[in-house]
Amino acid sequence: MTVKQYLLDRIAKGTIHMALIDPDKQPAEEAGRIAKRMKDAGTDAVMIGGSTGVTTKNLTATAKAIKEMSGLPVIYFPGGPDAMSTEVDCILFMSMMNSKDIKNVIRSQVYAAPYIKKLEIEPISMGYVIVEPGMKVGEVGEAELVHRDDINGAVAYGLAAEMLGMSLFYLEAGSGADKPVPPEMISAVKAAIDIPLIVGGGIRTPEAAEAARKAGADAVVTGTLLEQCDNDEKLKSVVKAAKGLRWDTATTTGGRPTTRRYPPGRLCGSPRRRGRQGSTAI
Ligand code: 1GP
Repeated sequence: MTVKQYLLDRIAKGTIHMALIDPDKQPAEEAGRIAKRMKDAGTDAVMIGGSTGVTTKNLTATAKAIKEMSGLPVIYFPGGPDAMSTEVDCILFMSMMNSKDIKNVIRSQVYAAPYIKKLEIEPISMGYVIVEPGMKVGEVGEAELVHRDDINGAVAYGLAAEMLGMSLFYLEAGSGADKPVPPEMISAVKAAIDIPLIVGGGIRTPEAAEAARKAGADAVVTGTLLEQCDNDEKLKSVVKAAKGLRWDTATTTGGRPTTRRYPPGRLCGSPRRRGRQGSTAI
């Protein structure tokens, strides 16, 4: 089965969770261990990405370790056309639709396409749009950020992605964002398009994950959380909230369920000052 079909099948049953791991942030074996923890927490797939520091070498080693240690599908979320590996199960063949740099919109894709074909890596086409605050990926990608109150603008990008034949549409607030994509924007885009809607950036609490799911996200992505949080029960509560499972009794004390909710924004410490760079092109 293709990874695209795997994702579509899972999404047909409800919102999925995807964990984002930057191969430049830890040794491959550690990435594998994180992926295993996320698998145990209920994550559906692992994305590998980052705009800087991703090389064919660390991408290959990380993808291999994640597959061996978690068995989850490995989705390459590229930051450019330079690193490539046959160890990934698929590549998000994406266009940053609101970049002012044509390289991020189409040129890098044209450059990479023959290599992807030759290496027989499954491409999954995706429209990728950066919403305020955008963080590093917005800066590096020279994005004309969609303003948080520009609901119609976000809807228009979603419709354009669908009309261009993209398989997926991703609304990105930027890694480490202090506020995720607004729920009302998610709802409006979801109502307008038929292709799956991925939402990420700034989601670090079960409340935020639940808000994205309830608004209509088909897939919720978390990256920073995995780097900040070493409490498996807390990770599980975010994954469960993303997937619409009961999460307020996620922690247990001596076998007794508790109803404690984690304070918004305080789940695993304060947000990082600078988020990961995210991905810009392909
Ligand atoms: C970045 O949307 C993802 O591409 C993840 O963002 O690191 O804030 O979870 P966070």
